[in-house]
Amino acid sequence: MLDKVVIANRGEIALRVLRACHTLGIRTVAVHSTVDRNLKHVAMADEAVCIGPAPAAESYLNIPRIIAAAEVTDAQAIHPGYGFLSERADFAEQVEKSGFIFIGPTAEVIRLMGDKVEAIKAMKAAGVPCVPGSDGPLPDDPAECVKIARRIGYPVIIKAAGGGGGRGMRVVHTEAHVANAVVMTRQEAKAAFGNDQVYMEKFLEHPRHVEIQVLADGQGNAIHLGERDCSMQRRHQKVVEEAPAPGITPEQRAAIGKVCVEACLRIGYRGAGTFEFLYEDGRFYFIEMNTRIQVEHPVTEFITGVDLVREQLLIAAGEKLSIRQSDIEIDGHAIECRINAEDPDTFMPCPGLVKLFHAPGGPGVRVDTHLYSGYRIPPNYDSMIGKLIVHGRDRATAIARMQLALAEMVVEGIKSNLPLQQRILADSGFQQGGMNIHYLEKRIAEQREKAIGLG
Ligand code: MV4
Repeated sequence: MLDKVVIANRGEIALRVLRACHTLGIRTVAVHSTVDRNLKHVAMADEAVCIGPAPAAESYLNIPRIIAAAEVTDAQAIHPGYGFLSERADFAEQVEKSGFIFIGPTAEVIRLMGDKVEAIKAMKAAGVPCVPGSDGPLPDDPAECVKIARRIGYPVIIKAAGGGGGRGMRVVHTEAHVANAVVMTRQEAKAAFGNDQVYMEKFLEHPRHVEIQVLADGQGNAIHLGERDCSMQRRHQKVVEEAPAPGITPEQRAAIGKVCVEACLRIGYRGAGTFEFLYEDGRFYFIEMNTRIQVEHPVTEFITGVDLVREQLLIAAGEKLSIRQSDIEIDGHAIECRINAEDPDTFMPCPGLVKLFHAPGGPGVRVDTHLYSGYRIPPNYDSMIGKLIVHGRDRATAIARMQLALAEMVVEGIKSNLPLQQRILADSGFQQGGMNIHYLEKRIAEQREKAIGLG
């Protein structure tokens, strides 16, 4: 077993990783920036190392300093959490070359999935259903691009191979706009990702975002843990996630899950991973794979009873998966609300002093947060301050529990999106379930118009 792990992250996920380490008797090293000395997990860690000033580029993204922290504390492994360095193949490579274990897949697999053109190629070869598209990078010749678009059928979407998560995309509805959209997306991609490769897909107009969680040990064993629905989003930021996805049958789950497991074995996947699909008219279309633990992993933990971060640590320690596919049963329904320090109407970040914090509780309620009364939220990082996750025997029970838990939660001193989450949980479309990726933005726009109309 590992005996000491560096947690190369901050906030709630750093605390989540620390708890999983301590569950396994693994000692922890917190690395933090100067403004993060007061983080809850820093107080709880066995050791703490300040790795630089507030800007992430000089601390949480500073590879040499994080590896130096592992060296001076004599740690064996580094857990990257999500965001920051979690999907940087060069980081995984340097960690391994320095003699430490990177808690995640191999650098090679991270690199493969970071190139969306190569990722789709690999997935298609492994039998994963993909969106009809260019099956490779687009050529420079505009006439050729038009031919490809015509074959796919309009509307089409141009995406950057180096993009992902909604960055570097353009929708094209007619032939006249193809050439320009390709040039523009290419230029932006070159500037943003240092890679000017772009590709084309059929643009699905009203899909849901449904993703499959997997675990693989890199020793020939892989399982899936069902799906999550992450369609409730605004500007590519997920707001509410749930598992299982409303309306997905056990047969559909087993079929798409099996495809993902086989793909994991084919590409030599190791660790926790997520296959992102668009789901439209009863069919799944692969778009990207995430090679990290995700923010919304707790909804999967609730419905399967599996501690995903503990499994990441066991896999990194070289153990074979101890869970078989037949051990995985979907129990009830789980919902997660992301709690952000932001204005619930304008979405502007609202850092500052948390004068009072009270966590909700009760059966089936989980709060993943680093917040405490008296904590000052620095302005330098993401505005997510925690996650409220509930579990119930069915979706209606989970919704009722979430409504009570949201009402019970107290965050004073700063603005939070708790009022927005209350409105979402009370919304008839959300309560019906199965809304598409555009639903939340439409509802927010409608509400804004109403507010102006009344003013
Ligand atoms: C798409 C799509 C429609 N058709 N691809 C946005 C994030 C990135 N991961 C992929 N994205 C999309 N790809 C095709 N062929 C619509 C989106 C999309 C989206 C996807 C998931 C969740 C939220 C979204 C919001 C807007 C657009």
